[in-house]
Amino acid sequence: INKQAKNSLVEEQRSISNDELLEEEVFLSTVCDDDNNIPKTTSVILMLREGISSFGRILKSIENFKGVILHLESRAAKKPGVQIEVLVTLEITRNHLLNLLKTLRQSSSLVDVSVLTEQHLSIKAPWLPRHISDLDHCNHLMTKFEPDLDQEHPGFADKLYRARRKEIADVAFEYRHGQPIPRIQYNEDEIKTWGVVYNQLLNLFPTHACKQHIQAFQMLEKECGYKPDNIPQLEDISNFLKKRTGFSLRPAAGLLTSRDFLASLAHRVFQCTQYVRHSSSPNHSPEPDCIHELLGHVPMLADPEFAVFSQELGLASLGATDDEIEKFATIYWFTVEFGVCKEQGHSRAYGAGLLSSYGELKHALSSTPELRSFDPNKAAIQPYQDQDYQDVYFVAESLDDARAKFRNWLTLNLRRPFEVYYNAFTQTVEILDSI
Ligand code: NLE
Ligand code: FE
Repeated sequence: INKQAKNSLVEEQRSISNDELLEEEVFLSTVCDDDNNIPKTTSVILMLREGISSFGRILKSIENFKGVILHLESRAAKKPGVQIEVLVTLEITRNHLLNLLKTLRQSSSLVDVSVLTEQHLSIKAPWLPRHISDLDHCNHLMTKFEPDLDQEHPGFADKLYRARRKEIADVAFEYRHGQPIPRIQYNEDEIKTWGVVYNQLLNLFPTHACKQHIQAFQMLEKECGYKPDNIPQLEDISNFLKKRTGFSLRPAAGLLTSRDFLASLAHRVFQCTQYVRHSSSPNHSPEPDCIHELLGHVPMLADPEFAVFSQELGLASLGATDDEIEKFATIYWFTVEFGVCKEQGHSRAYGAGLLSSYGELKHALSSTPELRSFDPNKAAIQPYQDQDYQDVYFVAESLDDARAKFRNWLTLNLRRPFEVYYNAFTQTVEILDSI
């Protein structure tokens, strides 16, 4: 009976350690692929059931998986059922490490294996779009604004509109990095909606838009076919932006998750919808559409300073926790979407959500909403809704001021065990381990 009890105790310990190990493997397997075959330094602690003599077989396994031992240390264990603990520091690739752990787990001489300092761990290198082409995997949609699903959507009862949306969304789903962005043949109805918004906004811009926007808009009129009776094509604008600031566009099927959307900014890629809002509500759309992208975002992305700010926001989001992403998305909301800045004593809009909505642009700079001085600490946690005009806007002294404040805030608030920077030659995010 005694022996049985002892065995079951040992069994229990083994099964606990197996579970833990499984968790570890899931954790390990979330690491980026290209790292799998580079040997890295790893420390593991092996709990041996009996004396050190059983270590010979373990050494053999390490050797089989091409591990190179850098350091070895043993001590008497305190845990019941374990005689000796061995600390092994070795250099091994992630793929081999996973297989080694599997093998060790099956060995009867071991009670437990735990991985200590482990450079392969996902907290140090979570999956993130390393190369610009990895953005092909960053196209997850939020479903809340889909005209098929949302009864409040102005296009919900319009079968034709819904079919058109689907057709254009499919273009985005099929798009892959490197392809030219397919041109959309806009119909009369769509061009009419565009024209209505275009003409009205053009009247407001001189008194409501920031100077960067006004300047870029003139260039877009000259070089990219911006005019009331023509909806410009993303491919042409993308080529224009590449020359101006290195930003490029890719088609998106709708409102993306914040993580995917922000990650693309890290690569100076802006994900743009190509469909046009429903003709029944030209002056405000709660969701992005190409009018919003082309009249609001694109001119701002043509400004070199603003391009830097947008990319920094994107780089900060890489590998961030969900809570951090929420904060970055909220800062994005109150700057890139709804930001207001000062210009010679006047308030001017630089946020795209304002610059593409005749109704909200007028509202934002009227005396109705509350204007607060931009403070990233506050903006990061300010509640907002995305159905109607905002009640609160944050005003920066200038675009430079918004960027500088964001940078400071980031240094104080972003806790990330690695640094990232963008290598524009290879279009790759480089990760620098900070330990
Ligand atoms: N309200 C904006 C517009 O009407 O263009 C779109 C905002 C998208 C976040
Ligand atoms: Fe937007």
